[in-house]
This record gives sequence, structure tokens and C-alpha cells, in this order.
Amino acid sequence: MTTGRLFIAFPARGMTCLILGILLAAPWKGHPEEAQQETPSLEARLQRLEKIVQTMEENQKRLDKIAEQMFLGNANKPTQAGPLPSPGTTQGNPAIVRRRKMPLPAAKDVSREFGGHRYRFVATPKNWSEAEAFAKQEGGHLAVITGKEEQAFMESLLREAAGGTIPPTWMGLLKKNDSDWEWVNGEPTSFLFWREGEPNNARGTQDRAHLGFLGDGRWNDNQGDSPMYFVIEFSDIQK
Ligand SMILES: [Ca+2]
Repeated sequence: MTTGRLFIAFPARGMTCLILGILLAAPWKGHPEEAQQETPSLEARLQRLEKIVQTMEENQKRLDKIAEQMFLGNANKPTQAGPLPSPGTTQGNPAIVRRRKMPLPAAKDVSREFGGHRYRFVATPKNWSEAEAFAKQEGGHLAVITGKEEQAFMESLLREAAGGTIPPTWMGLLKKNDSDWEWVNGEPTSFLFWREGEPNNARGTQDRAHLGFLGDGRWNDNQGDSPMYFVIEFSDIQK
């Protein structure tokens, strides 16, 4: 299966809802004699539909897992590239993206202010540790998202940087232990915005979080060594 086909497969969730809607609205069809003798109750029909929904959700989770493993497989292919462009360049480099075999759309650096903080999208792919080290060197840290307004702002920043799509982008969330996550600046993790089925710790090695898996603004856990774009958050808006 190609990545392209997978991208087509994902809108299947909407199709699922449509099919279920039709099933709910449609009259029960069986033999006429059966219909006269025993029309299934609404409860029975609902139970049947619940079973169908459950099966489809399980299938969706399987598809998500396959997609993520394909994504990791691509991300971990060795690079043949020369040096990456220096940090802070104003334009992304699609040629670099191709050599790295990463499903990263071309992007540009974008800097915006929100809630008294400055956020800089850096269009130079780095692994999580390199990204956080670079953010500290610049006087900030990887972005910390503590509410839905900030999440919406981040999504708009990423779309602006990548021409309307949400690219894979590191933020400052990392695993604290087997079940808990923590922000790089120690803020509470009361707001979490995982994709359905995430964090799934695929391959048992996913201990960092990012936005933009398959274009989704919600979060995914991933291996920290995957090169991605990242967002630096500065408390100083002059940065
Ligand atoms: Ca994951």
C-alpha cells in the first residue's frame, strides 16, 4: 500500500458515519413474512449498529497503526544528504525533504505572537533533542500548549508556514514515565489533545509528542530521533 492510498483511506471515517446514518434511517429489510412476524425492535437495531461501529473503529485503529509504522519506516531511512540549511533560514528546502525521505511538506519560517508570547515555526527539520537544544540556545523552549485557544493558534501557525497543511512539528511534550507526560517548562499537563488511539507507543519507543501526523493538528507520540519541523516559544515577544 502506498502512502498516497493511505491518505485516501483516512476520510473513510466520514464515509462510515454516512453509511451508519443510512442504516439507521432505512426500514428493516427481510422476507415479508419475517417482517410481519418479527420486526426487530429499535433496541435490537441499535445493538446491531453498535457492533458495526465497534468493528469499524477497530479497523480504523489498525489502519492508523499501519500508517504510523509506514511513517516511521520512511523517517528512519538513512539520509544521503549533505548539511542541512542553517537554522533560521526563511525558506524550507523541498530538495532536503526529498533526500531525507520524510513526508514533510515544504515550509517556511514564520514568527507570530499569541497570549503575550512569541512563537517561531522553524522550517529546518531536526530531531526532538536537537530542536529543544536549539530552542534553548535561542532563549526559548519547544512550544507548550496548555489550552484549546493555544492549540488553535498553533494549528493556524503551522498552516501558514506550510501552505495550508499541518506538517509534522515537534512541541515540548515528553514522556515522564510509562503513563505520564510532562512539558519542558514544567507546566501542568491538564490540557492534552491526542489523536484517537494515541499515544500508542508504537514499537515501544515513542517518548516525544508532535502535531501534524497525517495532517492532523491533534497530537501523536513518536520516536524522538525523527527529523521534523518544530516551534519555539519565547516569553519575550521581542524574540
Ligand atoms: Ca504514536
